[in-house]
Amino acid sequence: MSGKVQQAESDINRQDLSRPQYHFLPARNWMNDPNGVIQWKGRYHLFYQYNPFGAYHDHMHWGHAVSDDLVHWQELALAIAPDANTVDEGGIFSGCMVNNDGIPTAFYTGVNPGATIQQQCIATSDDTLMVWQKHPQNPVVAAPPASAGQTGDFRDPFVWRDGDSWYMAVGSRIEGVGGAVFLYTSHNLTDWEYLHPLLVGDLARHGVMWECPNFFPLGDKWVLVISSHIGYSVGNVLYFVGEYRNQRFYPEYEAVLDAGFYYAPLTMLDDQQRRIMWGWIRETRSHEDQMTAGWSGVQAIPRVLTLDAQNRLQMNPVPELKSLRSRRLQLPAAGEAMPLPGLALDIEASFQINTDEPCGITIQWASADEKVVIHYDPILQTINLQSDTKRSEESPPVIGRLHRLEGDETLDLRILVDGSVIEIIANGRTSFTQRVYPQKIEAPALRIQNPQSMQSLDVWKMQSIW
Ligand code: DQQ
Repeated sequence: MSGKVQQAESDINRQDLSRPQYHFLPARNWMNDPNGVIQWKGRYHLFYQYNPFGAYHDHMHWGHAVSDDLVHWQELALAIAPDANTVDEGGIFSGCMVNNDGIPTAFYTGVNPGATIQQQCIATSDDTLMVWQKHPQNPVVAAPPASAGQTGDFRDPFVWRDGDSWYMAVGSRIEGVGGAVFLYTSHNLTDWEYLHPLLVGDLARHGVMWECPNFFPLGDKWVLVISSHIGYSVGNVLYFVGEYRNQRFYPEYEAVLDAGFYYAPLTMLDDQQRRIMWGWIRETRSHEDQMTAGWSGVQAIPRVLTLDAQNRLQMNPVPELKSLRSRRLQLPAAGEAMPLPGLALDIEASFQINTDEPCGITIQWASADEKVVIHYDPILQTINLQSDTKRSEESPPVIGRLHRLEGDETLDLRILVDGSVIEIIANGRTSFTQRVYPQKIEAPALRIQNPQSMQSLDVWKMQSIW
């Protein structure tokens, strides 16, 4: 693309109030799940579900972007494409990447119109991670175990090495029982033996189908993250923390990772031994609006995962993000609004809850109904997001998520606002990712609700990464 065309495109994008400025998304078209995330020779590679033909979910390829700092991204050429009359002719679905003694090895689900329709495949590349060869033995795992009682849902391989063995977790379901992750082992990455289910869910609590499993050690425990179809639709991300012995997982704690529009996360270990998690932030606007915008889907800011003393997942945006903080805004005088420089903000707010009165912040970008209110209700112990701005049929005007504070714990909010994206993480453990599509910007401002309970507030203008 010539410099001029790129400049023109970026000027158009800057006029699109909904388009994020510091979250990664491709220049155009549809993107969903993060795939194959890996740090290779120091650089972070992000692959993702991508449709090169438009802003709708179809023709799945693996797109590719690279970063030196987890903040600035360069979109590269398409990495892996479906091939006609092969096991992946219907699409290259989600998967992961491992370093097999110096050979970048991608695992993905090949989709095809055969009897099994979803089969696990391999592709390898040279050091550039740009030129991919599909393995002649594909599919390397051809069908779910017979005990699944179905052959339609079997996808998103997650592979790791433990000692001399490789293991693969595949998302699936057991007919009439619920979501399941099946566990396989191999000595060479091409010949796989089925072991047993790593975990089987409870239909009512955990949903009918599990996608995008991740299984990894964290602190002294192991964590299983799954994306679930609860009530027969794309739903919540759940996690389980427990012990892993003799290839068996014993969960001890479970929780919702995000009950908003964050989905299909994928994790990796980087060179600093940080467990980093990516996630797809879904759109909530109509299919027509996505097509008109010409883009759909955003990657969340990568988060560093740790466990707290109670084995709850702690999620913190990578510290590298702070390099984009350009200007710290002046705190307003009591009762006054804080003028905002736009809709690319990083906010840290802390409240001491001493009364039953809700507290939080309001971000208003134009007239009275062009705003979101993010507030904590001490009686119901919920974080709520209220908005009259155009959202979608899928999103009611007020949505809430349970967030219990313990003892005299303060409410610590990290809020990343970026065009239509709002990532909210409370006390590191309650994640609540939302979309609100601004229609116009006129004298944007931030207001504090219940300022008496506010302990601190820091708001930074964020630089664009483009
Ligand atoms: N998206 C992929 C699947 C995965 C789903 C297809 C989750 O592999 O199960 O684009 O969003």
